[in-house]
Amino acid sequence: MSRSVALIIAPFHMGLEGSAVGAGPNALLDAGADRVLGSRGRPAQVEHMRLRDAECSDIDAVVDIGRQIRQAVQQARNKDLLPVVLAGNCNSAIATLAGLEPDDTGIVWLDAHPDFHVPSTSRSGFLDGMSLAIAVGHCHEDLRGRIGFGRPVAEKKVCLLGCRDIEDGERERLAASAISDQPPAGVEAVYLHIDIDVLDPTESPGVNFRGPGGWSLERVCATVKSVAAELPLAAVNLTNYRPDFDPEGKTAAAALRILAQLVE
Ligand SMILES: [Mn+2]
Repeated sequence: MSRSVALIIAPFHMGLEGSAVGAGPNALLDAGADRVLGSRGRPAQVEHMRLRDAECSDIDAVVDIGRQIRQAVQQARNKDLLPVVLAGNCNSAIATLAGLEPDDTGIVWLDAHPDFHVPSTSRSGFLDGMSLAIAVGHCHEDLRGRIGFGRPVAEKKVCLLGCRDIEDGERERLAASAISDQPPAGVEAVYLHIDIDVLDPTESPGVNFRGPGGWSLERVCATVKSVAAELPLAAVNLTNYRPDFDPEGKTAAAALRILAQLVE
């Protein structure tokens, strides 16, 4: 059964609107994401997140946008709509999870990277490389709290798929965790996270990371379809599309095909 979608547009790269991957969400909207996610001949309802203080710090911007995403997700769910968030960064996952009820919600996370660093293992300190670690409560508790995400998700409720660029530190942390590549057990619903860099660069050049060995579009579509068939989707994020690296629109077309699986 297909569900009506609320499409939430968060066009930011670490607080910078429309820059690099921050341009991805509106490019996908221009390519027809609202039509692809529509139902009964009508496009999906669209809501735009806007930074309220352009002068604020990176982290304050992540919090501001994160709170708006959380509220938009809650409002969508109150109206029985499926929230689909198009965002620049993977840290948008924290905000979407904040809008759900994590006690009964698992995570299926598709990504070339596990995003499982903590500050002590990360060379870059880049927040996005810690997004899944934050979701399971391993670091940045203050950020999680400011966005309004109280209880982290239990590791055993997390399924991580498609990773091919795992760094030292992350590998050990993952091995020591209860995260697996199996469907999350004992959950009533699933938050589905799609970092578009899970795709192979031959089919999808429009990302920052273009390492070989990624998943085919067919495989991602089949996985998304089977996740949606097995458990109710609580919300979906699609992140990291970089239109300036996608002159032929291959990644945009791939992203729309993936989104179409959500409503078929
Ligand atoms: Mn990611």
